[in-house]
Formats: sequence, C-alpha cells, structure tokens
Amino acid sequence: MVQKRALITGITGQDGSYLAEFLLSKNYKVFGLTRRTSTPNYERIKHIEDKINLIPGDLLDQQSLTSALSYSMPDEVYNLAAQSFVATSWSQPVLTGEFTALGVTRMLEAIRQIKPEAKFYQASSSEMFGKVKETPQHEKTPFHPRSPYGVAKVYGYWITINYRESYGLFTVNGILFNHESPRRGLEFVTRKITHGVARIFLRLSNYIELGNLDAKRDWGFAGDYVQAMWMMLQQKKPDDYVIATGENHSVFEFAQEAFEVVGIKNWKKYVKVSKELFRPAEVDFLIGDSAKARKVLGWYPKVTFKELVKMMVEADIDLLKKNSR
Ligand code: NAP
Ligand code: G4F
Repeated sequence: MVQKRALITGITGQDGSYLAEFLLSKNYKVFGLTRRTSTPNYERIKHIEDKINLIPGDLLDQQSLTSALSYSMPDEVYNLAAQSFVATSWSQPVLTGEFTALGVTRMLEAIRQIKPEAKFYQASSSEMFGKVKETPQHEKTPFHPRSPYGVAKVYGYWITINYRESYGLFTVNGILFNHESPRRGLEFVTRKITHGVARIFLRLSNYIELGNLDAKRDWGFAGDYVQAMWMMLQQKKPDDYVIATGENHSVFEFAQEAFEVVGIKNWKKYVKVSKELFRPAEVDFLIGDSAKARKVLGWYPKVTFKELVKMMVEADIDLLKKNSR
C-alpha cells in the first residue's frame, strides 16, 4: 500500500505531538512545520524526532507555507498552529488575528496552489460559542465569541467552509472542546492546577494563584481528541464536527479533584484568588454535544474526567521529581 503523507502545523504543541504519534502508528510519513526559535522547543516531540520530518515555516509567511506544501506534497494537512492562549489574545489581539485567523487563509491558499487534492483539517474551537446561545452546544449552535482569540477562530471556521464552497477543496472544521494532558502548556488552568498541586505535595510551594473558579468547561483528553481529527479526514464528504465529552466541571471542581489525588482535604487554604487573572469577558459555561461525531465517525472519548486529572497530577509529580535529580 502507498504510504500516506501528512503535514501538521503546530507539531511542537500539545495536539501536534499526540497527532504525530497517532499518524506514525498508522504508518503515515509525517511532516511538521516548525518556526524558528532561539532555543529548541522540541520537548513534546523529542521521543519521535527521528521519525518525523520537520520543515521550517511560519503561519505569517506565505512563501514558507507554499514551500512546505511543495516539499511535503501531503495527502492530509492538519492546521493546528495558532496563538492558542485566550488570555494573551487581549494583550496581543492583532498578532492573534494574524496567526489564528489569517494564518488559516494562508495555509488554504498554499493548498489551493500546490496540492488542491489534499484534505484539510482546521482546529476550530468551542471558544467560538462564547456567550452560549443554547446548551449543550452542537454544530448548529450560533457563535458569540468573547475574546480576540474566539473572534479569530470564527474567521478560521468560515474561511475553511468558504474554500470548500468556492473551490471544492476537502476542508473540515473540528470544533473541539477543551482537551488537556500532561503535555498541556503550563499557562492553561488545568495544567497550572496539576503542576501547582504537585509542587505543594512535594513541598516546593505553598499556594496556587487562580482567577475565576466558577467557569465551567467540558474537559477531555487530548490523546482521544486527535483521533477524531484523523477520522474527519477519512470520510467521503467534508463536514464539520463537534468533539466533546458531554460533561462539564468548574475550575473549582478541577482543583478539588486534583488535590484529592494527593490526599489533601483542606485544599482551599492552598488556593489564592486573584482578580488580576479574571478576563475582560468570560466564557462562563461550555458543554458539547458530540452526537454527530459519535454517529458518523464512530468517535467517543475514552478517558474520564477523574482519570484525566489523576494522569496529569501524577505526571507532574514524576516530572518534578525527575527535574530535582
Ligand atoms: P499549543 O500547545 O499552544 O500549540 C500551538 C502550536 O502552534 C505550537 O506548535 C506553536 O509553535 C504553533 N504556532 C504558533 N504560532 C505559530 C506560527 N505563527 N507559525 C507556525 N506555528 C505556530 O496548542 P494546542 O492545545 O496543541 O492546540 C492546537 C490547536 O487547536 C490550536 O489551533 C488551538 O487554538 C486549537 N484548539 C485547542 C483546544 C484545546 O483545548 N487544546 C481546543 C480547541 C481548539 P511553538 O511551539 O513554536 O510556539
Ligand atoms: O485553561 P484556560 O486558559 O482555557 P480556555 O480559555 O477555555 O481556552 C482553551 O480551550 C479552548 C477551547 O474551548 C481552546 F480553543 C483554547 O485554545 C484553549 O486551549 O481557561 C479555562 C477557564 C477560563 O474560564 C478561565 O477564566 O479557566 C479560568 N481560569 C481561572 N483561573 C483560569 C485561571 N485560566 C487560566 N489560564 N489561568 C488561571 O489562573
């Protein structure tokens, strides 16, 4: 059988690393776009670095994307690269728009010019639902983004559909709800909590500083979610899918569960709430309905909330112990 080729933007990120592993397990030839940094940031992919092909490029640079397409000639393109931290999108709104919105058009243009038969996955987000219009949120729920990031993702969503309708490209949106893992960036609330709990457990710190504890999210495991990305590109027709667990929890509940893993009962004394960490406009409540993905793709999440929190706390304890040796 001919070996399939995939190009992943954002391969150094959380999802990119899990997706690369998954595609390698399916015998793909995997190419990844990486941008220039002054120190290497291959931490999440170092265990597979010799099995993948890294191509220098940036979502801001059209020529580099065209070259990456010409070099890799992929059957499938997964556009995971973005400025993905919602809080930063208020301090860097223009850059967020350049990466997270216009970057999608640049990638689609490169495909249209170099390999129009390539299938395209866009990393759309539940942040697009923002101030939610209905509960749970599904593919037909109207959007009301609440941050420059959410607005940029709405642009990315529509330009993906526009290239499908204008040029007949095979383009899909995966509208993924929050998904986490031990590889999650330390600035996101789940990892901030699990890393903080691990530090408190190991007596390396006395508290965690958090913002809005009442916000609720539908949290799943990133390893499960990258499989859905691939499944979407194996369909006969391009379409858009919500990927979620269908269960949500508050930040408060996440923290409680994380402290529970290490047996700390009086956990509230280790959490400080800082108004500085509240957002100018909050997304209070997200919960997804992934019935369409379950029916059409046969996708369902395997890791439960409890298992996810445990996995992340234990991984952070191991990491801190390893780093101290
Ligand atoms: P992540 O860990 O922050 O990774 C983002 C990746 O994008 C990194 O590899 C980063 O490279 C790369 N990148 C950023 N700007 C770039 C640019 N200008 N040119 C090339 N590469 C660039 O994010 P993630 O959690 O894996 O999420 C993957 C995608 O899914 C993102 O688009 C995110 O917005 C979206 N999404 C995530 C979730 C979630 O819960 N995780 C939910 C819905 C949608 P560096 O390593 O060089 O910084
Ligand atoms: O972990 P967060 O920063 O993730 P957020 O904003 O939901 O965005 C993530 O999920 C999106 C999918 O819905 C992705 F598109 C996006 O790329 C990213 O992966 O914050 C979650 C919630 C927020 O309501 C925030 O206000 O946690 C609240 N929170 C409370 N204290 C905090 C903190 N968030 C962070 N990052 N840090 C805190 O100290």
